[in-house]
Amino acid sequence: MTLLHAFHFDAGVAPPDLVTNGTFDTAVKRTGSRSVKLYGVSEFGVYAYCPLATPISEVYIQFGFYYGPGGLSYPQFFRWADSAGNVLGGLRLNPSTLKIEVYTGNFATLVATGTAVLAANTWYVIEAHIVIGDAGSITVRSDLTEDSVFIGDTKPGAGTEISYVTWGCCYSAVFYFDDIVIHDTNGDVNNSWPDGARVYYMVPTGDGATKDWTPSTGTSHYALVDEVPPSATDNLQATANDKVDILTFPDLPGDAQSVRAVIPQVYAFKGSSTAPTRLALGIDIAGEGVEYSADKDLGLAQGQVQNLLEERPGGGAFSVADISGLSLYLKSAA
Ligand SMILES: [Ca+2]
Ligand SMILES: [Ca+2]
Repeated sequence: MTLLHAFHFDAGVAPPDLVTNGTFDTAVKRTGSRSVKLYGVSEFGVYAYCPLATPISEVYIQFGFYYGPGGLSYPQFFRWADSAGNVLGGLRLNPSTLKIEVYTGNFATLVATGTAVLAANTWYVIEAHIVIGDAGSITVRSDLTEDSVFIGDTKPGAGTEISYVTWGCCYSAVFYFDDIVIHDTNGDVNNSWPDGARVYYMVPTGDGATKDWTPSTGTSHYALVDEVPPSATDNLQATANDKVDILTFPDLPGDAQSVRAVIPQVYAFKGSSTAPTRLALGIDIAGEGVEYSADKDLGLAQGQVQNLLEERPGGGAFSVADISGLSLYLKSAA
């Protein structure tokens, strides 16, 4: 796997692999219906952080960044840390020049300054390629153009790997982030710059041919699981193992050019320790045949389960046409 994490914020709730005390904002967003809005009065006191799926010494990170009007008295907006929480480096916006400054340590040593001037009330795609080491590097891009490069010591202490990446806010401005994508360098795809990718969120708009699950009301299954944010007030329930429900999805927007990954996400829980207690997520591209994930464990409280797919069932990259006519399969399991 090379795509480690992708965040759209459009569901209006925190995904399981991100922790935030910010809010999900519908007025300002780069893609879809929401961004995460960070606004508060202490340094990184309002935050969104991602514990990386695997601590790594080299990573590519993309995020849409937008700042509102107001002061930039504490303009640090992004940092990365080791497993002990020691900050290894970070990015801040110089409040006078409005250029991105790159630091090592906990904003201890300024090592590079960008060239792009970032205006307020404007979305920018910021990407960072970070290599931790005594002979490391930090390369930053703004809107896909190289902004700064530092080659040198990016390991201020003993930590050799990044375990946490954190977005934060400053005292009087308001920061928004959207379309966060994190790649490592492994594998054949998604192993370099995310290149401004959009994280596009879709909810089901129709029922498929199989409807084994029990609707809490009515006969339309998708209508019980299409709320944003998710709500269990109406729902679908599997009363035995190997019950299958199929949901259908709309086409991608007309300007979609390629598809990097597909991530089926479901909010679900188990009613007790009596089976079924697990869920398999499958996709079927235009009737080619369903391919299921491993059975996913569910909690007793509602939470999100997901299956990150970088290649289509049977192998190869997804196409835009693949995602037009996509069906999601839900299968209950013991
Ligand atoms: Ca979004
Ligand atoms: Ca519902």
